[in-house]
Amino acid sequence: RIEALLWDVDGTLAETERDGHRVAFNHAFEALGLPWRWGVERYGELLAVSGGRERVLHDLASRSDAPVLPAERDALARAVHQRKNALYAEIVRSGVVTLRPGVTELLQECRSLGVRLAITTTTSRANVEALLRASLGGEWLGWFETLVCGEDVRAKKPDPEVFHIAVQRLRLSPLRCLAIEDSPGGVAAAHAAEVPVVVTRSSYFANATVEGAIAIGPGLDQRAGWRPAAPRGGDP
Ligand code: XBP
Ligand code: MG
Repeated sequence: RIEALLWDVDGTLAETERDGHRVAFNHAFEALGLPWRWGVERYGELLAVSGGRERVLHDLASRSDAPVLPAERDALARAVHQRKNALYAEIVRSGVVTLRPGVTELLQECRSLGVRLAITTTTSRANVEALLRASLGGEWLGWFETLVCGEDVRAKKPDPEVFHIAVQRLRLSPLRCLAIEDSPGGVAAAHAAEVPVVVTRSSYFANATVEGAIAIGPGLDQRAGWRPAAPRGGDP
């Protein structure tokens, strides 16, 4: 039996990227007097880099008008990321980003059946708090047994560390858990930690090749459209 569900946040709990993080990054660039903006498509490419600060650093490497010294680049990426997160929290509090259909229902069902819940994400705890407080109310923290976030790991997904920590904190075998993910990187992380994983397709990863999940499907509110996934190294 599955004892615990391990939830990814961005793309899985909510479609946070396009109208949340991306918009907040653009506001942060603007607030810091930087001429750069990320369009919807470009941001989709940048999502291959997990972690917001890492994403900015990656983008800076391709810009001729970015600082050349690594220390300056680092400081700039940090400043953008910090500002972005403050703006992201405001966006989320305004109610623009809501939980995906079926998410609240599944969380509630788990609670009533005694299935334990955990968060396993690359984003920061503050971002998770902002999102879940806005959508589930002040009691949300009591719904989850543990939150493993970006600041808790040395290496973000696709590194499996976030899942290693979660199963350790839950004192469960990975095989007693089920991860819910939307991105190839998240699936790779769960797979490497031997946590079975299902994929609920998000808008940015609607057609991405996913290997190593046990099932792939649309929203968690839908029964139809789920299929077993190809094994790792197999067909997409
Ligand atoms: C998705 C990510 C994050 C977000 C932005 O994380 O890669 O980097 O895009 O959040 P997950 P930060 O799907 O694991 O929740 O800026 O806080 O990194
Ligand atoms: Mg995700």
